[in-house]
Amino acid sequence: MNPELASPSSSSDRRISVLARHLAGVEMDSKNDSISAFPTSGSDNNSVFSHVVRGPEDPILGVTVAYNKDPSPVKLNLGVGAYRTEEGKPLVLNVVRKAELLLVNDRSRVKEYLPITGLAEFNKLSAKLMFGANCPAIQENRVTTVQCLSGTGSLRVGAEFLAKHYLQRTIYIPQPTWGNHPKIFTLAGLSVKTYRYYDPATRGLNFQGLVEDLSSASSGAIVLLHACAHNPTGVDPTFQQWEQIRKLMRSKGLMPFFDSAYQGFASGNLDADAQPVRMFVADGGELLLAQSYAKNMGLYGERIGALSIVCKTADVAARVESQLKLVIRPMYSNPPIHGASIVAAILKNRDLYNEWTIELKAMADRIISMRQKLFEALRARGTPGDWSHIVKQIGMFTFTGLNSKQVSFMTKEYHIYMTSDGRISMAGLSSKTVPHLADAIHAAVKQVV
Ligand code: PLA
Repeated sequence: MNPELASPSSSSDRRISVLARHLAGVEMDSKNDSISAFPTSGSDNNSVFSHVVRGPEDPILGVTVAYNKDPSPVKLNLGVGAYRTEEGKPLVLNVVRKAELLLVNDRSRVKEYLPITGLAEFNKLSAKLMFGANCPAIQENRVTTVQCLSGTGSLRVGAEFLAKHYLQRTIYIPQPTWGNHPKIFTLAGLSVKTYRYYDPATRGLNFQGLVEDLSSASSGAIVLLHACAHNPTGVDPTFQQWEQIRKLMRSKGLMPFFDSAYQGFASGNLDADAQPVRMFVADGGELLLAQSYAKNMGLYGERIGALSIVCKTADVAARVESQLKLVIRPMYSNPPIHGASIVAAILKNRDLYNEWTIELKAMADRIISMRQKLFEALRARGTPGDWSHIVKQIGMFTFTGLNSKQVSFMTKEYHIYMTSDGRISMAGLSSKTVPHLADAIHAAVKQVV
């Protein structure tokens, strides 16, 4: 065993150590566990947790915590990727309200446990949404789909399955990527490496770096790919580049693990945004896919998503599913029913589905119009620098290129909250708040180096 794992120094080391022992089938020796030396009775004031140090806030969700504490009336939260209306309010889609009414009025509905794998109808419809109605892999029953706790839960279940059953424990993630990726994969027992993705000089894709790094990855390694609307950069490969990535990965036997948190948010079209994933399914090879309905149906707090594993045969898919159940059962037993029922009600009804696509397109279009407005506002102020990346980048976020000092300045002086890497959630912006943001960026660029 890795000596670091034998004497864990931080909480994450400790969890990895527990997991490593679990995977190795070794029982924890409670006598060696220092915590058990302290009394738990109420008779003295020594807490068995007195050694616990305060953990840091999450780099993304912690921005909202700081925002909530700020009493300023002009404060603006552009941290977490959560859609807001022009009035700055959270949006519940009309189609979601309709689906919920249908569910509430259906007296035959009960609150029994779902199966470990979730709502079967939801799983089928989710696979179809991403892979397409006529996908041969679905028709041949080569896809197993399990309902999970949104995108995060789907990534975690997929990663734990891979750590237990896949020939390689190394996963390559793009540099940069969503901040939770390395933590999810490490705690699941995978070893995380990065591949070059973003070029700060061009504010575009470092395609050559990406190709070089995937070419030198060890054969069979897992590669995390953002299906569309890459977070945080807003930079996606072109279809031609996707095709090159696909060929390279298949030739080296690399395992694609797609993270699809923004289907429909990139182009406003669900099928267009699914194209990269469909290219990989069409070649007959295997892959994993984590899907989230948080953003595209606005179901953030319902925690609804799915993990699909596309296999070579129906027989393998069935056995893979049986092992996914063994991952899920001790983790949370089975998933919640409400979000899955909403999604299924929308996806299976042609009218509701069409209504959803219209509302989704409206959200994507509003974000695109915010890009244009912010770009024009900076141009009008003569803000130094080339800000064309604001209109070129795709999806929920603009990766501004502002440094952490400039971000702190904007928070302190303008009450604008965003992640310290300079990422702005364009979905949190409105016509009314664009001038305030543009003023803040202008001042930050002029006054802070
Ligand atoms: N994958 C990517 C690439 C994401 O950006 C996010 C969410 C998820 C997965 C997970 O979403 P889910 O579990 O809610 O389905 N990223 C957000 C929120 C929007 C967050 O950090 O949790 C973000 O602000 O980056």
